[in-house]
Amino acid sequence: MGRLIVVSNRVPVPDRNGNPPAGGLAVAVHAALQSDGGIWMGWSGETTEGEPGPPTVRQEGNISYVLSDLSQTDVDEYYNGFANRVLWPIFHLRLDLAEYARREMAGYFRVNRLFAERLVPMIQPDDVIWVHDYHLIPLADELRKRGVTNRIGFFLHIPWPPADIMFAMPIYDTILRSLASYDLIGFQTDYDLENFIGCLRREGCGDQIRGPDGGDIAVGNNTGAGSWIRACGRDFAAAAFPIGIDTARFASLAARVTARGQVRDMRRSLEGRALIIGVDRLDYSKGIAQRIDAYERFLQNNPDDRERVTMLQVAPKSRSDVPEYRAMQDAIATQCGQVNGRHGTINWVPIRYVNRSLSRAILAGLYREARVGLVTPLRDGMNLVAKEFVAAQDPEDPGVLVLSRFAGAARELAGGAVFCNPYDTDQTASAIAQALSMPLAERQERWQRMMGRLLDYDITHWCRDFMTALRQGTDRA
Ligand code: GDG
Repeated sequence: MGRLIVVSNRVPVPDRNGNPPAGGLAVAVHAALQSDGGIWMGWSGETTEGEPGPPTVRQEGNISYVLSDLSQTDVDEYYNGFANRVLWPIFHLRLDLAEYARREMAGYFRVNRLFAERLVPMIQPDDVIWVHDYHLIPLADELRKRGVTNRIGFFLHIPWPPADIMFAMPIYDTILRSLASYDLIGFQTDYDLENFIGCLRREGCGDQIRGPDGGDIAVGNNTGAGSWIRACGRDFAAAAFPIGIDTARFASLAARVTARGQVRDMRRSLEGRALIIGVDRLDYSKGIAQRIDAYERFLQNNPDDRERVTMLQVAPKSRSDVPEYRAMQDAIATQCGQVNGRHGTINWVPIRYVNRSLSRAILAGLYREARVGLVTPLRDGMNLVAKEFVAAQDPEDPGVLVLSRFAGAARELAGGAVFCNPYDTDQTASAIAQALSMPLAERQERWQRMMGRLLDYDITHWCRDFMTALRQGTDRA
């Protein structure tokens, strides 16, 4: 079997002892790389004054980490520009936040070309290549132009938008057509897959598409089926592969960490109040402002519950070089301050706000302490926080997940989570009230349903499914 080559914007490089960083995806992909041998390539995170030099290579066991520096212009145009100011907002249905500077589009393609040029000399005939996420959509096309015929797969971690949104992007057709250079395209949900196929059909470039009810190939566990597509002169497969977490390991971490100092101190500081927790990168797609509004509405509608609850919002800074994110940082801090000013008392702070990253272990312990997990994105590819919250719960006394119906995770966690519409403040406030007053038996029943699914289809399973489908190829169709 050939080696695996993974390409992603950033590379989770192991520490000095060779341990990969915590986090399900890094652990699972490292395991796949270790077993088959391979390369993980991406941006080093460093910028150079002029043209970047050759990539640095670090060997760890069976894996070579190939890290490329980028020039400041590259980072501005590719990462802060086209990837995070055009693709991210548009794929999250925020046409209003997209910025369409041609210069940035050119930078996006330039960096994809650079990655392709660096990768080509390293590719061996039997290697399979797995490209991750929206930063690198044109990479397969660039590799094909350079004569690469290996199997290449792509996984999109974020949603794929409906055609009317997608087509508002000036060079949407180049982006759409470049995906035909892959052999397998993975989406988080069947809804994203449908949107993608809808774009091909509307664009008139889906020459032949066999969907799940027309002799499909069976890949992925959630939808059980993918589509075989002939478009832009190539045959490829596309399917939903809902990403999971390292469920069993995260559950045991949470159970272990409850006795630790910081988590114990936090529990004491609550003085018996029920904890409502939100954990998100500070990103407008996560619906943090709407969540705080809903929490305030809950306090207004349920005066008896004031001083009986505390909300903890953890929101580490993210993409601070992008103006929309900087503005949001100020806005959320102000909003928390206002709610605390309006409703707080000399003995009670309604919202605790932490605008920096906590350790993964502490996070696991905090999830377990919480009575309610508030996960309310306006749009999200999957949302791993929802899954981590469930995995961290005490089976005897589990908390309740309040989950936006616009998170990819909603598909798998139906029947367990209390759904909310984050745009509807009153409804989300009622969902919080419902979660807080839910009887133990119902909490246990809902939790078991969700946990069963998460144990069944965890990150290892996800990784194996994608790799099997990629290695098998479209010849099954
Ligand atoms: C993209 C897609 C998709 C958060 N705060 C801290 C911290 N985190 C960790 C969480 C979780 C991860 O970050 C966030 O994952 P999400 O899935 O919620 O969101 P994105 O970062 O937007 O990820 C998303 C995902 O890709 C995977 O395909 O689910 O839809 O947008 O693991 O725990 N970790 C630590 N400290 C923090 O303060 N250590």
